[in-house]
Amino acid sequence: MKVLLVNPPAENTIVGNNPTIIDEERGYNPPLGLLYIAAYAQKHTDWDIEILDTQVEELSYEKLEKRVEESNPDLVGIQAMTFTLLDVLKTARLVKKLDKDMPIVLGGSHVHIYPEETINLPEVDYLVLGEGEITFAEFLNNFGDKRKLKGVKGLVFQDNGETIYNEARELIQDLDALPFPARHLTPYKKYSSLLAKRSPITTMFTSRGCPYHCLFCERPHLGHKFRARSALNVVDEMEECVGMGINEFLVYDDTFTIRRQRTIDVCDEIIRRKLDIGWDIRARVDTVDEEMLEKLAEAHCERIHYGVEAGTPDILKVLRKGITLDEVRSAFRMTKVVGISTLAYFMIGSPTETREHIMKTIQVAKELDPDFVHITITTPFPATALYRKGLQEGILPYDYWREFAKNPTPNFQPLYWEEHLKTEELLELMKFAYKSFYTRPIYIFKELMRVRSLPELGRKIKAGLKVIGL
Ligand code: B12
Ligand code: SF4
Repeated sequence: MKVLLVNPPAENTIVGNNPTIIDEERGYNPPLGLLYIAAYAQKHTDWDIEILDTQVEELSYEKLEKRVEESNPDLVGIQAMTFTLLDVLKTARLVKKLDKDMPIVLGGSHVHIYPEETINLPEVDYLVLGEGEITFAEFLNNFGDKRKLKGVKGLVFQDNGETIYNEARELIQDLDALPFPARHLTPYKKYSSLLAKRSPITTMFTSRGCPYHCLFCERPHLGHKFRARSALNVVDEMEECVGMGINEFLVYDDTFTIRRQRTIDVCDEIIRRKLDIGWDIRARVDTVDEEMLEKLAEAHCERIHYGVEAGTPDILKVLRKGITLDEVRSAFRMTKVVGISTLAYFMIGSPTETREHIMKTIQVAKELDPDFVHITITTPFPATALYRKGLQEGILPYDYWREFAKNPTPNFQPLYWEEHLKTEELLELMKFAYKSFYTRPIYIFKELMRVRSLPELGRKIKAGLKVIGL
């Protein structure tokens, strides 16, 4: 028996508000969730596992149809985010057109948030909620026996017109016990990133779950409890990748640095094994210190992405970010001193935020002078406290994400927080923020000094022009 796991095309993704350059030239990241469930299923089931990442292979729907036909699977699994639902369902319809009885199983953040709405969609037969590794393997091992499937925790499915919601599965405690993602099932040499210095790149998760409660953020499918892999296990995976010719890692943990000693241990192990790699991490400004940053630099950590979000204490408080501007300034200063590049993430148009607050945020962005800034308009995401607050306070008119989950229609537009500023004003302010950051002579000068080749210069000029023109 064979299962085909599909990362669907990104033709109808619900657009955020990034400037186009960030989306177009970002490169391709592996669909890590699929790689994890594939590796586990290879180890714990007798099924043949195939992965089709239509994004990195740049497949149109026509070509996707051909590939599904060639693959001739017994079951198709698709990764689903709320924002990618239209493409998920288009892919499922295409599969059902080839074989109307082909079972379709979905997993990913969306199905965890909206199980009822998703299982009731005609294209969908099974859902795997939360972490997928064990549930999916048990599902495969009991496939075809609905009586046994009723005992698989975390599974949702239809049985003779009745929806079966099995008990939730507990989070995986020992992440070291999971096999490394099945990169060998993908064209792993094709993954790349605009920010990376080397190619190919890969992505990694060295911990799961974020214990913080920022108003605008929710990743319920991986839980709130921080669960970390050991330093040895993390560096073993890096070393395996190096053996495959991959030397750059984007570590996508929500906050890599939560456990100080583990961070240092990972660095020590990279140094001890003399791995010739580059990597980056996402961190909170209140979880780093001088000694840790020095170690990170010594272990070739090249970039740190910090969520700053706002340039005023009152908006930081509204966002429940739990950081101070002093901590922000200090983290950026220390990171630069050790020679690690900094990326600062900001959001504008948050609850109670006025034009004056936003101007202050822009000023702080310039003052911090990171290597890159990323500014988005605050968008209430499904299942976040921000979204619930908007509905309760009437700032958001109705539960439009749930409606979309029930009846996904093209041209769906997520709403912004129009308490003090209208969408058009927020878009103007975002453009203004980008321009005032990236067109500073000092920034342009620094970027030009860093250029190492003519193609890189070309890319930077193109990127710069796009940001200015947006
Ligand atoms: C890395 C990342 C990216 C990368 C790579 C995405 C990818 N293909 O994996 C990039 C930068 C490309 C990206 C883009 C986007 N992302 Co993103 N991304 C993430 C991030 C930080 C990590 C994802 C990850 O690797 N997780 C680790 C693995 C282990 O977890 P997982 O993917 O959820 O998979 C597990 C389960 O969900 C399940 N599972 C997953 N798929 C499947 C499929 C089957 C069949 C089964 C059985 C199980 C299963 O099993 C897996 C193993 O346990 C998450 C946040 C987070 N902490 O998860 C956001 C997140 C998934 N992204 C999000 C969003 C919104 C986006 C964008 C829409 C942003 C935008 N507007 O442009 C785009 C969409 C791109 C696209 N069209 O595919 C949201 C989704 C919210 C939602 N309600 O759906 C998240 C949750 C972040 C957030 N803001 O809350 N993203
Ligand atoms: S924004 Fe970062 S720190 Fe805050 S809850 Fe989300 S992942 Fe955690």
